[in-house]
Amino acid sequence: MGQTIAQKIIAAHLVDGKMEPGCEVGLRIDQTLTQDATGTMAYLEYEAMGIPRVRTELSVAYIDHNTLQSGFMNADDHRFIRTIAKKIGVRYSRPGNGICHQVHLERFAKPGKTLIGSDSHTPTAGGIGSLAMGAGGLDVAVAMGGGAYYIPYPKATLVKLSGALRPMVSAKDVILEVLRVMSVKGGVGKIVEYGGEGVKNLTVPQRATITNMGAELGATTSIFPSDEVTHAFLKAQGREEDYMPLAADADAVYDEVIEIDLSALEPLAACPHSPDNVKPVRSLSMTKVDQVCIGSCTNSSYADLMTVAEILKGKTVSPEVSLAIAPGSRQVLAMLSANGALTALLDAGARILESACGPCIGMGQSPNSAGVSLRTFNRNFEGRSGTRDAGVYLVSPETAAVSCLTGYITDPTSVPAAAPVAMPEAFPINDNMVDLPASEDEYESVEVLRGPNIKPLPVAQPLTDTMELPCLLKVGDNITTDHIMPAGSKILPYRSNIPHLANYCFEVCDPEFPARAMAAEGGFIVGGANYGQGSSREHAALVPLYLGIRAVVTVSFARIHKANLVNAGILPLEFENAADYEKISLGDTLELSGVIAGIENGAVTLTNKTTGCVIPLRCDISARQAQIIRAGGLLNYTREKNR
Ligand code: MIC
Ligand code: SF4
Repeated sequence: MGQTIAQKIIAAHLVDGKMEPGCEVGLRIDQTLTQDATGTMAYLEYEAMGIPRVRTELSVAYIDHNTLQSGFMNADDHRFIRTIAKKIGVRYSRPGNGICHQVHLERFAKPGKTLIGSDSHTPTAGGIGSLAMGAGGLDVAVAMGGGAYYIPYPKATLVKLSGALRPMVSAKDVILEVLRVMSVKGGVGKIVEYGGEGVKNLTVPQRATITNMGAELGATTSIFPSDEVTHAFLKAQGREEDYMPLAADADAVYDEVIEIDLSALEPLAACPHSPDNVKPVRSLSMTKVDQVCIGSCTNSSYADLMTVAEILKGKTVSPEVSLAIAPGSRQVLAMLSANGALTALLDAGARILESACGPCIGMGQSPNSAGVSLRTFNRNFEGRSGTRDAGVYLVSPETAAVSCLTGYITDPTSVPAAAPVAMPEAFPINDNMVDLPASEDEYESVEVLRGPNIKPLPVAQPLTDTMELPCLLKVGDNITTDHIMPAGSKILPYRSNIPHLANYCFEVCDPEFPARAMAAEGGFIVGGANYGQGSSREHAALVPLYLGIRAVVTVSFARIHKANLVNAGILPLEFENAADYEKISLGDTLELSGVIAGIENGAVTLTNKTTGCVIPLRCDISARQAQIIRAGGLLNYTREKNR
């Protein structure tokens, strides 16, 4: 039987398990990336494993999330990452060099390789044919140490593209259409592959926009074939030798096929507050806009920003709109500055921000209260912008640019089309902001510098067969990691300081939760479907661990978060019957019994001592994960194994 693209890469990297539905597969990882908001933890965890030098082909530490230095914290964290990267053999991409996924796509990602990153948008590199997955920091640390990365063997979805995009319709509209069809839960347990005749009409950066936002589907990853378009991109980046062709076999079998005719697509927008709340832009046309933000790892390519410059050239942004642009990488910014496009943007009234995540992660540029913000980003969860009652619409660069001129959400196909942007034959290459690690002879003498913001890692309690503890929090469906552990400029500088972060856990859902949990000294969280969707931040598991959470009981989990709970040593349990969710209330005393056997055989019993109801639960984890829970988390497990 023929293979899909992902199956070929999995087969070539398989070190454990069988490529069969329901099995867990262990993969050899070629490349890793971290960013600063998850990186401090990942390197502390790496250090705790006691392996002197990384064993991957390439590992890169990017600084892009926390670049505001409004106190010593971020600067200290950057210095810690810079020095430890140098010591252990990791390249260091300095602040200002760009957003991790954008820079990785330009300079390092390779077709046919495996990549894991401590950031959920790592699948961006799927645009170049890399099997790229988001993971928790601890999984990345283990992979840096040469350990395998484990995923449930995924199902295969094919998105079959035909035709070509019409002018002013963009790659963003393709992925918004996929999100409309599949929803934010639709990709869980699947790898989404793109194929069909339409693929050749999309550039690598366009493909990367699509795979980037595959994260919002909850998919394990998304991937495009590697073809002549990929070849030309790599050549233009001065890395032709990294090219290899990659395609699915003609008789590859997919579990599901979705067909999209690119020529029939129209501009779309994801309306507040979910990336799958998708509507045609034309249906929103009377909506007044307060802010437009362009950039992020989704839409930061040279062509994206050139298109924006083309649309804004010689015009002025509406006086009632604030336009902020953060070019995704220094390479893109340098090109815009060299060809005069930057001047067109400045003349039109754009506020140019540094090449970093910035507003996407709530580091500045929060909209006015009850404001409407149009963003070319990938997430619009409530409160993520930093303004609780703002409404964020996710749109293409074309829609964003046209709307910032009119002051209303405007369908870009209703105005004259901007001239198409040609892909450069050669990108300007300058890697002087990526520091190389110390050599084998020198690394021992590198001193790792750390400041007072770096606090010890929390440790899991030993597992007991019976636990009688209160329900400390009850939340609904689609809880995001932004709900569990918010980001934003107030909190993000404390990513290496779990005790401080704990004060903000579930701040938006139930501000009393941290104090209640601290007082109770142990308890459970109860949640609905798709619990933990969104980011890869393991802080959403480590902070609850610190607050004494022993198990999270839900209708279902998002993939990365579930793995992070196991890695932290917290039991992820699911209702056997979703309706039993109703049988637990905040404050009820819950007893879990048969836990030791349950992590092996998959069944745990919950008795609600307050009401007397008995509720069957599933513990759907692999044998390896059961051992991790038993060992008190992945760090202990890895240490025990390496002993
Ligand atoms: C995000 O977009 O939410 C982030 C910030 O990039 C996160 C990682 C983090 O929380 O540090 C992600 O997507 O994984
Ligand atoms: Fe940065 Fe936003 Fe991309 Fe996350 S989604 S990596 S915060 S640009």
